[in-house]
Amino acid sequence: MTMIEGHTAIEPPKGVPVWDVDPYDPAILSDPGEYYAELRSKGPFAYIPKYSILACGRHEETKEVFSDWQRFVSSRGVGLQDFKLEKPWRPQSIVVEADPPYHSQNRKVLARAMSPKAISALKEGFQIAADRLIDELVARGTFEAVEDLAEAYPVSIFPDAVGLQEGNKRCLIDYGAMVFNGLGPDNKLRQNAMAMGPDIVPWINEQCQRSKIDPGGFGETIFAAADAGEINEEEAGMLVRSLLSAGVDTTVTGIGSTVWCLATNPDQFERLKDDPDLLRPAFEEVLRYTSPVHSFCRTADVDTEVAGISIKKGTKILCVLGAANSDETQWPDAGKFDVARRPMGHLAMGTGIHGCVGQNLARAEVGAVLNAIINKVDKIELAGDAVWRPNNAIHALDKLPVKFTGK
Ligand code: OVM
Repeated sequence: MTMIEGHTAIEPPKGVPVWDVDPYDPAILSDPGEYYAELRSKGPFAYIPKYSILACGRHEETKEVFSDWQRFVSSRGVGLQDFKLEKPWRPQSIVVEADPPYHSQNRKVLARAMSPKAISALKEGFQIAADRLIDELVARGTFEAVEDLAEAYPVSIFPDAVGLQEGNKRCLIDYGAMVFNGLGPDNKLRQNAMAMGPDIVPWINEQCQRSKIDPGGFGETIFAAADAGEINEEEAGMLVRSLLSAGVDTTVTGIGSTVWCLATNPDQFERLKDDPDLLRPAFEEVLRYTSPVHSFCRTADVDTEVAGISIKKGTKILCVLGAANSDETQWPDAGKFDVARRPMGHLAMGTGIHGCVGQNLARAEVGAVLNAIINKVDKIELAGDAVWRPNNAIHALDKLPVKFTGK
């Protein structure tokens, strides 16, 4: 089946340069720095003929498009496909691919399930698990940090936090790859991800049923909202699916990228060990510096204007969050990883009504790991080449051989 990528061919709006680039070229996805800089240099928008889309990468306009849900809707998909023209590969998410008012009621339930109070109750267990894992890795010395730390940690605590009876590591990780590669064009990355569907999707869908959810986790709160009549039973299952879609690949990436930042910036690791109050700001800087979700789309639902550029109703806009997060006009010396920067306003977790609803959970998970590292690890070194794994929406490591020297 061929896919309509981006949009019905629109004309490039007046004043917008045409840029013959493929943002989904694996070489760009693996090492996007130059592409980010070139996109910003083109102006507020560039027109990309290969997909008939506009792309934006300056902080100001990216933020404007990304957060104005009234003009730039999510219900037509946050990937290249326009759900008004084509059916999505799976039933559309009732949070990330929805607009108010429907979005609001669904998001409210997820926000309650992952409230600060709910996350606080998990912190002790998260820390115990992180301490144990980091002790083990220090004892091993050299290890593969993507598989043995970045993937191993969330998969060891997330299924329980949701209330899943079974935690199938491969299914959880591979479903993330499907969801995020699914946001791109019909390229090899998306095709390979979709080919995993028959092995993965039935398991995922099964875990979303009430009978598969144990009490004591986010899932219980979600189904309680169905009992209260706030949402229906099917919607409750869909919200559990959202947790499984967005809750694994993202935190895996956050942990891997944190270790990479510290391994490649030993002076910054020293500062962090000297001043543990920098733990939270350091993670925000990892988010800014690496942008785990590198881009998401919006669709103009009205004729409008941004930065003096006319945008026609129906235009897909690729919001390149990684480019916005490395915009020098917003962050002086943006190319430097600085644990004390406190990068307020980065877009790594979005902003506005669709801003990451699991961010308390993400910060608790990565915080527990970082805390264990600064308490137990004296030195972090690369033990081989870091390799990035191209993905249509995620900027993540594939391989990260690392050596931990204990304190
Ligand atoms: C979802 C979801 C939520 C956030 C991100 C995401 C596309 C999916 O609700 O399924 O990635």
